[in-house]
Amino acid sequence: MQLEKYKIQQYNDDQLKGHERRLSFAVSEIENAEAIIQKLVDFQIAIPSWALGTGGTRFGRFPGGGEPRSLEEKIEDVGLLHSLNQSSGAISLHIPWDIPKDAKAIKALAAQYGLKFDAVNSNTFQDQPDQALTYKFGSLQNVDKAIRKQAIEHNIEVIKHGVELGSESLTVWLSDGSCFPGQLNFRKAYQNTLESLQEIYAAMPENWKMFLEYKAYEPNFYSTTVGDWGQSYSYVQKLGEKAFTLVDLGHHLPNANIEQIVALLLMEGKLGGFHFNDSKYGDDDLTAGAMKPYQLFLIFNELVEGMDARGMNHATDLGWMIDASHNVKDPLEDLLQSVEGIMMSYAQALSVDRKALEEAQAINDVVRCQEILQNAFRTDVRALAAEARLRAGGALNPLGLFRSLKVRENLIAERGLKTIATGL
Ligand SMILES: [Mn+2]
Repeated sequence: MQLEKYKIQQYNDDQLKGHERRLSFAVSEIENAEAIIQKLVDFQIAIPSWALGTGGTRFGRFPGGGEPRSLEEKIEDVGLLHSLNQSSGAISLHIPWDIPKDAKAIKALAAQYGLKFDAVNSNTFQDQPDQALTYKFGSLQNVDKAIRKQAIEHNIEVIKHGVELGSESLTVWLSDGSCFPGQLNFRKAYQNTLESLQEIYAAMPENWKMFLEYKAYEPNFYSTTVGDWGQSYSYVQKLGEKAFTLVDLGHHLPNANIEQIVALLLMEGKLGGFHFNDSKYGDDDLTAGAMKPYQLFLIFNELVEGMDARGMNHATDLGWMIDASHNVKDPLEDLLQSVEGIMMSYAQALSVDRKALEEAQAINDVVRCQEILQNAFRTDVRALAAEARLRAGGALNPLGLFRSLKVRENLIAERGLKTIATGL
């Protein structure tokens, strides 16, 4: 489904008066409103190819209809999101779920929608039908050299697909670990994983980055070989300057101070990118900002402060991706909500009075420090995000337009009710 520009315009025209009223109030309240709007225009968040369909729970899957049946239709869906919010200008592919048959044509199609290819993701956490050896007991860590070799070759294959599409980074997430004490020699598992990663690293083009994601537990329940940021950091330190840690918000133990992790990784020059999502109990893969918006704001507060301290470009120097799964909501509506949640936290973090905060920190005025952050968090920045979308050619209210144009109904009419997207 193509979204005609005039429909967005028409919709915006109807909403303009209310928007202008809200914007003028926001601008009068927020000192650097104009600079924030410009930063929001530039900020793009990659949509993962596996989040365009409904995900499964451990017990079942309930497709909502009109899901993309091919990589082409996934790109079309991300194009749709991007035309609505102008902030989803990239797609992150999962191999082998989304192997491009004709890379040139896929690249051209994406360009037509104004989309780039963000990090490509390898998959050694499940066995594919045509695969010779099993990953049941791990991939890059495996005690069997032949299995490690198979996993390494898969990653190199993923890099090749990425190169053809113009991607410039590889995300490696390993489910490797153990379920019972004694199952694994931790040191040997680490060594095997490091050597395997070194081979993959050596196969990356000069301008590429490797993102090494960590996760505390699941699917393994006793140990995970890249289990936390310290372990990921230890690997990427040894791998070299093109290797970075990737933070997935759902991959920590309960109550972990993620903002502090982010601040220190950034300080060490080893923060590579993000997988945004939210959670209540574990790796719930819920909509970004749906559960703990203050935490998301505090994370962005460290990101903005840390990136500015290092003179980094907010929009391009880190990989910004969503990693989510949708069991009860329309995936496209959910992704619109996630992008909006991320934009809110980013905008609020940009509005923090840095100078005042620094002064308050220097004299240990704890109350003032807390007030400065809470004041930013409690600031309504919705009109700034809407204005950024308006200037970029998107919709003032993407979700509202999605519903009023009956996008899902149209997709079901085009693709059918019983379509199932590849993914988990
Ligand atoms: Mn992830």
